[in-house]
Amino acid sequence: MAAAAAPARSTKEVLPPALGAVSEPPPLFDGTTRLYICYICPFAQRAWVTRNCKGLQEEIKLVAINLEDKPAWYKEKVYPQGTVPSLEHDGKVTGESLDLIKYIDSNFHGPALLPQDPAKRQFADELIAYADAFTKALYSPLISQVAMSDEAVAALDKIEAALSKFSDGPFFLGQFSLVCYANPFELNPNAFCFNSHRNVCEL
Ligand SMILES: N[C@@H](CCC(=O)N[C@@H](CS)C(=O)NCC(=O)O)C(=O)O
Repeated sequence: MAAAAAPARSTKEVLPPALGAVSEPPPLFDGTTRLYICYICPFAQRAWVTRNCKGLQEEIKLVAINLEDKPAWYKEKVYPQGTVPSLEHDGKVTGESLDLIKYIDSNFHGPALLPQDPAKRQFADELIAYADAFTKALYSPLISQVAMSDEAVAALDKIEAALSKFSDGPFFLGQFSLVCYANPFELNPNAFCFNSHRNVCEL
């Protein structure tokens, strides 16, 4: 299955300002689907990229939260865990970025971001389940620029081996899928930067 691209948008999305402690909450549970994010959060960027890859900019409204000046209502009224991302959809709010990317892919229209092929699907689940461990292993060497640990080298070896598992295209599952950006470092391996997703987020 070749993952089709979302139709190109003619206008660049104007991103809403981040809401802080003195900002009013949006009108919760009014039927609007909202993705609560922080622009620089790599976990939130996973869900934001998914929304944009599927062309859901109109269906899923972004609500940006300023985590350095977090509004109390976010934890009290929206998402008790207090983390981003979270998704308000169908009268409830759910979180956890790796769950949300699958949820958005399977509950909204737009190009499928996971293949139908059972072997690819199983490998996708394995790589997605490994994403947070990979991020943890690479965080210190790449962000704090400390020496590469054995754990970090092993994580890179594992991901490199994963790239050659399917040879019918240049991506992890052959075709572009949500596995490509589940790990914050994977989408733009030359940059090795948590903010590397932002270019895609702003498509
Ligand atoms: N396991 C969560 C982690 C989310 C997370 O830790 N997000 C951070 C921002 S990058 C957060 O919301 N922290 C709460 C805070 O800073 O108040 C997920 O994957 O969604």
